[in-house]
Amino acid sequence: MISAATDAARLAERYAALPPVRGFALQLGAGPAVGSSRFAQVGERSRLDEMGGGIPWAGTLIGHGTLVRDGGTALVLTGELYNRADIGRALGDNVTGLSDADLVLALWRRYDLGALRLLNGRYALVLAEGGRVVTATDHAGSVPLYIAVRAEVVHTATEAKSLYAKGCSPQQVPAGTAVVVHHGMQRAISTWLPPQGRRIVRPDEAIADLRDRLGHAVHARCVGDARPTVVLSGGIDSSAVTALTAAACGGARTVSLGTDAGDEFAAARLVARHVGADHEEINVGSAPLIDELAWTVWAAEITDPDVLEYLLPLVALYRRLGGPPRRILTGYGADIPLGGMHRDTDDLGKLDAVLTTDMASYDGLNEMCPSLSGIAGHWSTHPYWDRDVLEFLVSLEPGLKRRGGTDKWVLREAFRDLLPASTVRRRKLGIHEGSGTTSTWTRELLAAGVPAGRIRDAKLAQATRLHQRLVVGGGHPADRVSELAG
Ligand code: IOT
Ligand code: MG
Repeated sequence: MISAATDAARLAERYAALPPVRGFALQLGAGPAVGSSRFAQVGERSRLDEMGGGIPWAGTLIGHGTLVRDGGTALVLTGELYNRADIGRALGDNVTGLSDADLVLALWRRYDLGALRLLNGRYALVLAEGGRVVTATDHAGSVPLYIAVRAEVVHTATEAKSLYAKGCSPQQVPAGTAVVVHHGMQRAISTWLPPQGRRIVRPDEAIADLRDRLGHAVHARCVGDARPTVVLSGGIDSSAVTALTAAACGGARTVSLGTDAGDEFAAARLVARHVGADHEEINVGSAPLIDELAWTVWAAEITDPDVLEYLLPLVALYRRLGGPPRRILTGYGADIPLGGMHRDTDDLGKLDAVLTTDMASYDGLNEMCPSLSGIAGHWSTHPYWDRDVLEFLVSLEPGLKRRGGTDKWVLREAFRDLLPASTVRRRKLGIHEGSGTTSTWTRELLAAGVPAGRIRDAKLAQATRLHQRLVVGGGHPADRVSELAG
C-alpha cells in the first residue's frame, strides 16, 4: 500500500506540469469488456472499472486523474481549460483548488449542455447522467474524440486505434460538438462555430486587442509550469509566443529543429537570445526524418499528405526532446485565421475566401492533436487556437491581416516592441519548407521510380498504407516494413 501511494505521488510529481488526464479509451454501459486499449500516447495509465452517473464505466485513462462525480453525474475530462477565472465569475465562486473537471461539473449543474458553450479549452470529455452519455470536443476539436455505439454500449476513445482494436468502426466527434447518446440513439449538438461575419476595427485597437488576447492565452497555458518549452522556428508566430512565454514565466526554454536539407537556426537563435530563453538546437538527418512518417501517421491517425508534412518535423522534434515530460507551446495554427499560408495573395476578397475555406475544413485533420507530442510523453498546446484569440482573428477584416503588401500585418505590429526588427519583418517559411520535409519525401519517391506528376498520389497512397497498418491494423511504427512499394 505504502509503495503504491509513493508510486502515485512520484508519478503525479513527474507529470505535474501536464493535465491530469491526457487520453482515454472507455466503454460505458453494461456488457463484457472487449479488446485492449491501444495508444500512441505514452504516460502513466490507470484502469477504470466502476459505476458513475448510473452506469458502469470500464477502460483506461492516460494520466493520474480519475472519474469525477457530482451527485448523479460522472465525468472524465482529458486536457485542460483556459478560462477558469471567467468560469469562477459565472459561478460566483472561488475556484482555487478545484480541478478543471470539477468546474465542468459545476457548470453542468447550472447550464446542462449549455455548459459546453462556455468552455475555452483544449479538451475532450465523456459525461454520464440519467441514462444519457455525452461525448464532446473543444471548439477546435483539438483533442480528437471517437465513438462507436454497439448494443447500447458507448465505446469512446481519444485515439481511433483503440476502437479498431475492439472491432468497432470509429466515428469522429466533430469539432465544437457534443454527441448525446440516449438508449442507443445519437444526437449531435453544436457548441461552437467559426464566426462568419467580419469586424471593422481601428488598427491601433486591433493591435492592442490581439496582444492582450494572445497574452492571456499564453499565460493560461503556462500555469503550473515555471519553465515551459516553446517550439521556435524564428518566424513571427512562434517568436511572439516565445516573447509572451518569457514574459509570463520570467524565462522560457526554446527548441528548434534542423535537418541536413535545411534549417532556420539563425532566425531562431536571434529570438532566443533577444528574450533570454534557454535555447536548444536539434539536428536530424534526411533518412531518419522520413522514418518519422510512420510515427506521425500513428499519432495523428490521418492520411492527408500536406498536413503530414507540417506535422512530421514536429514529431521528429518531440521524439528527440530529452528529460522529463514537458509542457510545450507552439505557434501552430496562426496561419489559418491570418491567411499566412496564402502569403502571396494580394486580393483581400480572395484572402478572406481562402481563410473561410480553411476554417470550414480543419475538422478531422487532427493537426493539433496531443498525441503528436504525447508519443514522447510531452503535452503541447497552441495559443493561436485559444477560443478568444481565434474568434478575434477570424472575424478581423482582411485589410488588417494584409496591409501595405505585408502578410500577417496585425500580428507583426503587435509584437514590434518585443522582438528584433528582422524577426518582425521576416517572410514566412512553412515548417515543411524550412525543414526540407516536402523535398526530402519527394526525392525519396522519385528515387523509387514514381513519375514526377504522380508524387502527391504516391504520398497519399503511402500514408494510407501506413494508416491501415498502424491505426486500423494495430501495428507499431518501430516495426520496419517498407511502405514505399505498392
Ligand atoms: P509553420 O507555421 O511553419 O509552423 C507551425 C509551428 O511549428 C511554428 O509556429 C512553430 O511553433 C513550430 N515550428 C515550425 N518550424 C520549426 C522548427 N524548425 N523548429 C521548431 N519548431 C518549429 C503549417 C506551417 O506552415 O507551419 N501550419 C500552418 C497551417 C496549417 C494549415 N492547416 C489547415 N489549413 N487546416 C499553421 O497555421 O501553423
Ligand atoms: Mg506559422
